[in-house]
Amino acid sequence: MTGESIRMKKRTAHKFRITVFLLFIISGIIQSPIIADPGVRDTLRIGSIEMKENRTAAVPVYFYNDEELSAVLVVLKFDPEDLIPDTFTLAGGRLNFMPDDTAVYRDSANFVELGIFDLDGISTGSGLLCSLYFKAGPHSGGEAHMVDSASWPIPPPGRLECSFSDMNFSTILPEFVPGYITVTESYMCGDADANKMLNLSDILYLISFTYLDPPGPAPVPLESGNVNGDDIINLSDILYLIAYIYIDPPGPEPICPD
Ligand SMILES: [Ca+2]
Ligand SMILES: [Ca+2]
Repeated sequence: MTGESIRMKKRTAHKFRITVFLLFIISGIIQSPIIADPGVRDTLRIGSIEMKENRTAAVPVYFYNDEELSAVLVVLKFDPEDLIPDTFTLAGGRLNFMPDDTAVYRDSANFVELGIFDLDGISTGSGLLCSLYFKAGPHSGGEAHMVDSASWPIPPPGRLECSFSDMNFSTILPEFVPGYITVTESYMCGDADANKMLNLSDILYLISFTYLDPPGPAPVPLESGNVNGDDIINLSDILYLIAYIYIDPPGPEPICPD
């Protein structure tokens, strides 16, 4: 068999698995009987992280199961004004061996749905299921935003929600633990006195912090005073800021480190 025909066969097999899974999602997990979770209660837990406004970061999702599973369905909701979902990966988790494109991922303004299946069986264990990427919106700072489980009815009659499916395609509802994304407010580089303006007062603020004894108050946050983006706050930063604000044409833009 040639390399091309092997690839074709793999692609066909992959499409078949996706189709089976979609059918499974639509007609199987939704209508399959919900059974009492055997043994220890399974869990699905969203990790909590910190991130900055306008940045993208990975939220870890963990799961525990003490019976073999054929599928895991994750359905989450969040505040769409503050969080924007953006892809996922199984890399680094218990299902690391599965390519991402064997899972079914959908997102919209206010929910994420991730379906993972393995008809060979997802073995028992505890650890990382996947990482879900979220971008924090421009005005999301200064708050912790919840990533919670979502659930809604689907005909005929079914329910789309976080659930596991055992090897008999019976549905198990794991204990769900929500996570929080704490977003820190972004700052303006060079705005040492944190009043959202770049002007003489920032230069004087940096001079007082750098040269007075005892030193004046520190820039807020400290990184905002490191205008030239090197390792320290010193005379170079003051001169850099003066050049940017007062010289014509202006010096280079402030480049505070992340
Ligand atoms: Ca300022
Ligand atoms: Ca510096």
